[in-house]
Amino acid sequence: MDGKTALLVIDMQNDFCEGGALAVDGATSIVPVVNSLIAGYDHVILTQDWHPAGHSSFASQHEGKAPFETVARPYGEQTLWPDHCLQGSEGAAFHAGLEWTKTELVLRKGFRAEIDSYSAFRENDRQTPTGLAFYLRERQITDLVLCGLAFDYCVAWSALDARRYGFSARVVEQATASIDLDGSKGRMRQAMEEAGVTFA
Ligand code: VGL
Ligand code: ZN
Repeated sequence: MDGKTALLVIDMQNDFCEGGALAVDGATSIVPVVNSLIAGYDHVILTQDWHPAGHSSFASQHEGKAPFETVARPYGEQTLWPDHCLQGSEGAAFHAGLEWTKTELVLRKGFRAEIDSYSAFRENDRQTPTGLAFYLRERQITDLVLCGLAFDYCVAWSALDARRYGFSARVVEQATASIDLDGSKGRMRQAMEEAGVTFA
């Protein structure tokens, strides 16, 4: 039986849009593009970055550290961010213009204080699963189309993991925006290409 396709919309939340705590350049302008993608797919899944106060990825938790610097964590190097996407906050809410009513699953991630989670599949320790891979398999979804924020972090890590778990992955670049920290945009695009991710 042929598998089904799902659209995975990554982290289209206020804090990543204009005026948000971790605003990504160009994020707000992709909202209509994402909406037209949502309209075109039978199965839509959203992710929602969802951090408790004092999350270990926040620079505010590390003395002498500023946002966008890195810190060594038990699971490896972690980039530090401004406090963002606090559980239940307006910053963690989806952008008001996002037409997400038809969404079948909202997958929250990053809710463990000690581990960040860029990928929709596995947290940054690369071991703790979110449950998404089994959810997709049980629903006979084999192909993923990805969009959202940020291209070079949560979209890229999700697309790379999608390939590792055996799903096809296609990123709709014009429905993404990048943080581009120290060349992360080009680096992650190349890593995706090498992993067999395709681009629309
Ligand atoms: C993201 C940094 C921190 C993302 C989430 O959605 O790309 N980036 N948390
Ligand atoms: Zn986050």
